[in-house]
Amino acid sequence: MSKRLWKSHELKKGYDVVIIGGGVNGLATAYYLAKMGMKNIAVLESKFVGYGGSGRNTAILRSNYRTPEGIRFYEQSMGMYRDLAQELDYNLMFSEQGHFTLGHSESSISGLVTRAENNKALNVNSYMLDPKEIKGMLPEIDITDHPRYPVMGALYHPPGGIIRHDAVVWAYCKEAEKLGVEVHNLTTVEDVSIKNGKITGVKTNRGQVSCGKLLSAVAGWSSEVCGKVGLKLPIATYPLQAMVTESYKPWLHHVVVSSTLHIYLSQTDRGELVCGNGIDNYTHYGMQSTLGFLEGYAAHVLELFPILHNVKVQRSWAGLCDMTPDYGPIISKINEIEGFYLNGGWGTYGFKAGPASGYNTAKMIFDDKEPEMIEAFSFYRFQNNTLGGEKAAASVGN
Ligand code: PYC
Repeated sequence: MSKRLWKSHELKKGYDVVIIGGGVNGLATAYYLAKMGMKNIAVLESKFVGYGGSGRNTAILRSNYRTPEGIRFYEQSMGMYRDLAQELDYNLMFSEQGHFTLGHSESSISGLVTRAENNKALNVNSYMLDPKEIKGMLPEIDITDHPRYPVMGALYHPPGGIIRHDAVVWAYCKEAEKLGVEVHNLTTVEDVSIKNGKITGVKTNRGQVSCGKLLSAVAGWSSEVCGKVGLKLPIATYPLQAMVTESYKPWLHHVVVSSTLHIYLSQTDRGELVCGNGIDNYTHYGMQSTLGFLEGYAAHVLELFPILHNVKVQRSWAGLCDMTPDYGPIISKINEIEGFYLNGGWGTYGFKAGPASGYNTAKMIFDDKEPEMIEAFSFYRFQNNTLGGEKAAASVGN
């Protein structure tokens, strides 16, 4: 029988730090906090580790964002992802295969050029390609003027790629446990206790647990958890649907995104095509796929890759995206409640942020102060009118 990667524990009466959410952001935070020397940490997960966005995304990694704050942060994450398999002693299958964002209109090309210039200024490898160059690297793509939205150019980002997302979650969980972190599955936080403006603990379905510091790292469910401490977030939760096909001989050796057509696809080492859409048009907590998504996706992807007319879908699903108005995350101390910290607002970017998000969130909790890298992601930017502007870097515009 194979060895289990982590153990089950009795829930203790109290911890120094409780992290709500056993996804990549919560587990990475626990791991880096324990590495910094913090003891007595519990991660409480209402289902099982990786149940939420960490197990439902399309595993794309990239750092070709638009704003300097976003580019630096995701570049830190990419750098950490590169060494992560070694650090966590687990095969994460990171394939740096190159990432195309196609442009189909003058305005989308102009947005991509701005990103290329901003990336270059910060030493992130990304540049524009013309349709012929695109065709040279993606022979199956249709660059004629037949499609409704002909390909006019692309932002190409050679370091972008894919990684095995489940493995990332398991590896953080395994190494956090080794450092003494307790990870509790099937443990739901039902309420949060605050006394004299200070966090004192949480009520769970397995009993009361005291803690001095509490982190909400639940992405799509952030508004629900923060509602328990009376905090209203500038977040709306939308489903995003994705699917995988049956396995085919390897033919697609890069990640391809079309913002205008609202689609992206890549091929795994097993040969499956992993295909995703933009967020749905309605706020919802449902995680089921719809026929409308499958039909719309198929129609759009065939405009780019007519060779896909016969592929068979194996399964489809939805994940929840906690969208902020500026498409930037919120990693922040909450000044009104001593000991309460928030990591959320990831929208469609949460998985790729994992290592940098975990490291900087851990540092914030450890020092009780946000590190410079994440100052721009403060909760208070919505009050101070200092919003960012990462919408144009979304893979798929909505
Ligand atoms: O930002 O790369 C991205 C992405 C892909 C799928 C959802 N977001």
